[in-house]
Amino acid sequence: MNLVLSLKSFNEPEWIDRLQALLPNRKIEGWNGGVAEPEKAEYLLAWKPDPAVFSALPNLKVIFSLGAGVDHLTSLPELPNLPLVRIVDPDLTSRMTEWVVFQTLLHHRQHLTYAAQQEAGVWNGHRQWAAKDVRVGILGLGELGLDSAKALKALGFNVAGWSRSPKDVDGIESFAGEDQLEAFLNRTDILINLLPSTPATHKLVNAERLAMLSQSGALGGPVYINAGRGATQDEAAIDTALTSGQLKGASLDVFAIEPLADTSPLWQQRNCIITPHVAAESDPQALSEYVAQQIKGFERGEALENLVDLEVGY
Ligand code: NDP
Ligand code: OXD
Repeated sequence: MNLVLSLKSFNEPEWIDRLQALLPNRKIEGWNGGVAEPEKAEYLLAWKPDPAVFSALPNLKVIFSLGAGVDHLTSLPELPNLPLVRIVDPDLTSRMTEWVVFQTLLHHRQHLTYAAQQEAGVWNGHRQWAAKDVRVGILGLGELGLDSAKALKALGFNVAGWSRSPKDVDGIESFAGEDQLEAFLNRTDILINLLPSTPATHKLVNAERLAMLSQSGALGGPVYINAGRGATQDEAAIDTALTSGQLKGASLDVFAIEPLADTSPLWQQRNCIITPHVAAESDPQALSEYVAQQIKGFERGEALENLVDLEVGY
């Protein structure tokens, strides 16, 4: 019943202390190329783990991803076929919705234009369109996409979502599957990507799909926003579309390779806002409690929550 942590770029000792306080009768250890009693380790908490950890722990029962996304695990050929639990946390969801709403409003209210004008000392108002005339389209209507959709709907935007399975959400138009992707993009002025990275979503937002976005909307050109995963987009195509004006603006929190290379032309795009994968972090205490509760529930015979479907990869 021991818990092992393999957490790249997290402060592991702090996580061990927090989890130890919540699970006082277990041995909790950080993976450091090995652990004292590998055969007693039943749980693994992982973020971009050392792939060697899996074969070294022969009695693992459950793997926890210390993130909502699990591509850092599903991309590893060494990942065993065990229950994989991901983070679903109201605090993380609200933080993502804050970022999405903020970026949407920033483009909607022409902030980049006014910031440039301020720098030049220019006082010049521009016509402002209404939120109801702006068609927002959200790729991925899961835990995060749905919450953002509802918040944007509450602000008056005309919101639709695209997912693998159709959704029935009051006031939000649902598109589903490859067959309805083009129609969804055709009606979209602000495209928000909250998709997981899976084989099916790899470079889904490419030149062809960007060209399907509406060019006749209230903003005068489409805007692309991504806080899902960088692997779901073609960055060169985004850069080309920003340069040509096919895209009016972008906000990118995630990239295929992070940190974004100094040489990426996206840094130079005036209408592209870049944030360093910070759209939604979460409260470490809340996440520790989530993991501890799941372990305790599992041992009482309760079902694990928020299990990943390893077949589809999210
Ligand atoms: P969910 O699993 O709850 O939602 C995923 C959504 O994507 C679902 O609606 C799903 O459809 C849809 N989807 C998946 N594959 C396809 C496909 N091939 N075609 C169409 N739709 C598809 O995930 P979350 O909302 O919790 O998180 C989404 C992603 O956000 C995470 O995977 C992670 O990569 C990213 N993330 C980024 C953070 C950041 O700070 N930038 C922080 C946290 C998460 P369906 O509903 O039909 O299953
Ligand atoms: C996550 C992330 O997946 O922070 O939770 O990207």
